[in-house]
Amino acid sequence: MRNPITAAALSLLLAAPVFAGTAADDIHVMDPWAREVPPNMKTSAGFLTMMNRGAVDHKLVAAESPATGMVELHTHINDNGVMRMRPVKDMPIPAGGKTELKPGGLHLMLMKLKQPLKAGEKMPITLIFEDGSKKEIQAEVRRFDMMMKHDMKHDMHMKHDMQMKH
Ligand SMILES: [Cu+2]
Repeated sequence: MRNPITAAALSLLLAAPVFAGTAADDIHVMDPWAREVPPNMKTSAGFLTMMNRGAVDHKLVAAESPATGMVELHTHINDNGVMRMRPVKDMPIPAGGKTELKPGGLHLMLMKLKQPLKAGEKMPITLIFEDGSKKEIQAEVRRFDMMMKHDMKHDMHMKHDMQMKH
């Protein structure tokens, strides 16, 4: 009675590698979001963290969204003190590791926006991996206030300067 069960279990174990997951199965996406932009702006950026729970390295090779005409994979480089964006061919996600897309670093360049991105809305983005597998995510549109903070500091300096003159 036991032998058939053992044999069945063994054949399942042996068969397991055949059903090894695609990149999309291995990659878990955390906290996807896109930056809110004014209605006249046709370009924004998307951010997320990709965790690779698989045993092999993966790569994000492309992305697309019905809300945009084009999505490019970008990074920032420091070019003699000036932050510049550069397209990258892919974004590696090492086995057991994670790759973080965040402001000032790797990002999805959302180009030719077909509609304004308003905070609180969801934007569907499809991630495409090196084996052609795809994962659709819903990025939450958020206000990103780095610029506002900068402006506030600027205002404070101006006020400070005005006080100095008195
Ligand atoms: Cu960019």
